[in-house]
Amino acid sequence: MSFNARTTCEIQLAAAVSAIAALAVHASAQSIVTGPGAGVQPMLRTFSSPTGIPHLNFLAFGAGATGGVRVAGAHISASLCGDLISGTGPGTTGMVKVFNGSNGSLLNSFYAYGPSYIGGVYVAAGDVTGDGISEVITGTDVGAAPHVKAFSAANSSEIRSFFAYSPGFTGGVRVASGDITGDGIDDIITGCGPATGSTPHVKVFDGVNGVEVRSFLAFGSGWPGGIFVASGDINGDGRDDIIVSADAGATPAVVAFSGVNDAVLLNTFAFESNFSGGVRIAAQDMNNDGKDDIIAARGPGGEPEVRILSGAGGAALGSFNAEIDSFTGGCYVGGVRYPLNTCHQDIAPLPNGDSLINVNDLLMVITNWGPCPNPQSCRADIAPLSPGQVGDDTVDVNDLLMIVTSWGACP
Ligand SMILES: [Ca+2]
Ligand SMILES: [Ca+2]
Ligand SMILES: [Ca+2]
Ligand SMILES: [Ca+2]
Repeated sequence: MSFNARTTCEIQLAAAVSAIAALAVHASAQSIVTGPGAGVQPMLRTFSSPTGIPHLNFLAFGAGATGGVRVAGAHISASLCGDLISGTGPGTTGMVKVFNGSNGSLLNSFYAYGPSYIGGVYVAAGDVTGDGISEVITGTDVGAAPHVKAFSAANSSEIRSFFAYSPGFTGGVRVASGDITGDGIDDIITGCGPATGSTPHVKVFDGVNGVEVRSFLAFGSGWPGGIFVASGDINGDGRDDIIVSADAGATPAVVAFSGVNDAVLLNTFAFESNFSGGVRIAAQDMNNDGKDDIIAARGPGGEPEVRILSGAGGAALGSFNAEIDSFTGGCYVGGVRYPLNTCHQDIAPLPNGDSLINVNDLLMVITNWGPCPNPQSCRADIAPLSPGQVGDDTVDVNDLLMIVTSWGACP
């Protein structure tokens, strides 16, 4: 009898443990990084959910650099958190800065095209060397030859350098990165900016050697207004796909093409059909279903809205304004991938901790003491853990005890 009782207890315990493990997986925070379009201070911001829970905000460049901030999520530092890459818009020295994604500290900065280039820099992040660390990928803006480069994020050494299109094309080259060829190494994806005679020409260059491996028109060849590109595995087949959006002057079209064979996986509007300010895009799995979702931001002419569209069918998963509502200059977006954090007690810094349970986590419990007003502060509500639920909507002595008894490194 006692043996049976213990067995039942063990079964219940095992069920509780697996329920907690499942919750921990869902508690992992993918994140969105945004930068404003031209006209305001170059404030870089991060948000930790499809509904826009704010995390970091800081000036990516000097306050006078008001040409916009192009952004990307990366994986560079040893911390659990993703990192952030930013590039200046036109009108100021074309600079790239790399920041730690957990606290915004500067990791590196360099001129992608020399100190005399003031044409704006598009940025992406991808691991083109296969060492698990993102490189910084850059593309020139309107007025310059379509020069794509990849740099070491740590020491700025140039790793790839090529023209994505004819050197005489000066509409700018927008960049993205994902493993399209399926060899485990990220490749470089490019799209044409707007220019007389421009086409919605997408190319993919092998990350290993910069050789062109894919070339197609995303929309009708008569569209000269420019496209943006992004990459992620939106259908969950293990291969990154190519996502393309229309720049200003068209409907807010977003089309996703299979990385395997260029087949159209998704064809939708990111915003209402009469919005013609252009759509800037990124990809990240924001709802943790194993399929990357499309992060779309309005170009100029509307509220500074970011929308998340499910990679699995295009349904809206959430939206928020990245800047104050009255700012109509548009935004740029990036997705930041955070490795799964299976350690509930590791709550600081937001959004996903640092794999250490220490005084910072303790302070977060103390400063959020009391009933939970919103999900962000309730990251501190971790006890009691019962199957199907984390916390009890109150930050109290039980949460404090759970931090103290788990002190140290996350298992
Ligand atoms: Ca690398
Ligand atoms: Ca590849
Ligand atoms: Ca795919
Ligand atoms: Ca998803």
